[in-house]
Amino acid sequence: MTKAEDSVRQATAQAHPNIALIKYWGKRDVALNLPVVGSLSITLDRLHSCTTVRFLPELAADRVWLNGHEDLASARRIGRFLDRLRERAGVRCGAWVESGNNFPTAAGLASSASGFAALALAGSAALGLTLDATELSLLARQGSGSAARSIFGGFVEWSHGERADGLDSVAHPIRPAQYWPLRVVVAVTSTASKAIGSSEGMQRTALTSPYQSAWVDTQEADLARARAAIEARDFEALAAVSEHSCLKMHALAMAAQPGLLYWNGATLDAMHAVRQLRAQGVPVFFTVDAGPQVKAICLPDAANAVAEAMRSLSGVLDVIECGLGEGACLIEAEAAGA
Ligand code: 2P0
Repeated sequence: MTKAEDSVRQATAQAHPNIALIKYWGKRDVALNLPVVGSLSITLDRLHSCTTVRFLPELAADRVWLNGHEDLASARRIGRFLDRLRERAGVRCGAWVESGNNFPTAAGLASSASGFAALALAGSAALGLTLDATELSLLARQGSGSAARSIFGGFVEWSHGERADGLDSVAHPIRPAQYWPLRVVVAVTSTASKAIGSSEGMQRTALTSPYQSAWVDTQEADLARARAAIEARDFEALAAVSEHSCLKMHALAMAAQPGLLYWNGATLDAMHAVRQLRAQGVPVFFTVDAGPQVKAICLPDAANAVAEAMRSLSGVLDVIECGLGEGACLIEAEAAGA
């Protein structure tokens, strides 16, 4: 056993999913998850991924348990991610990883964002590496792009960066959750896994969508509008730019060849219902990610009416309500065998 392996510990960390208001879609480097555009998100409360990592000298290969089941496919992706940490710490032993979500993995709630944020924190702490939040965000990004944002709470921006090594493509907090306590009502319209994952969808879009350059060229203006709306707590302005970014991302992806169509009928019904509510004066807007679920974002007083409207739609299977939450946090870290 090397000296580094002698000090191996185990750690447990928790992180929340985030929802992008100004969307990430497209990579300038696939291996490092470097985005072609910056993005801006809100971190949720209540829902979380909780991950424990134990580095065990007697373990030759990594073992990964997700929601109580051993997951061989994820073990490869997680193993490659942990290799970066092992290299940094000078440790070669395998890891025993247990991760669970307190929300349905297929609910379109970015479990890869919360999962890799929790894994980055638990894995680094288990190896005794002390990384600050920026270093953790850089690390989490390499597991899943949007995980860079789940390291932080509240309103978060992730810069596309310019460097080939990605050291400037990192998230940072803009405003804390308490600054503007928005509510998020998730209308679940399908629990089936999506046919085309985000990474593949982004690549197909970049290669074949005629709107790719317009998407990249207009992102900075959207980010500036969103930052200003958050700073001024101007709900109407945030609603306008967020729905624009969402619809623009889907239009971009729909125009890929073959076109990417992440919505079902209930997705459209929920989007229309949100717009009808807003026309009646209810402060709410929608956003939709690479899947069929609709996230309705509203001011706190409107949350009950929005949730009720979503529940009344026949194609909505479940409604999950949350507020804005904090960044990733360490639950415990201890020396192995302690
Ligand atoms: C986002 N999405 O900004 C966008 C909007 C989906 C639609 O980030 O390949 O799982 O791991 O970097 O982070 C989902 O993509 O993709 C995503 P990878 P990720 O939230």
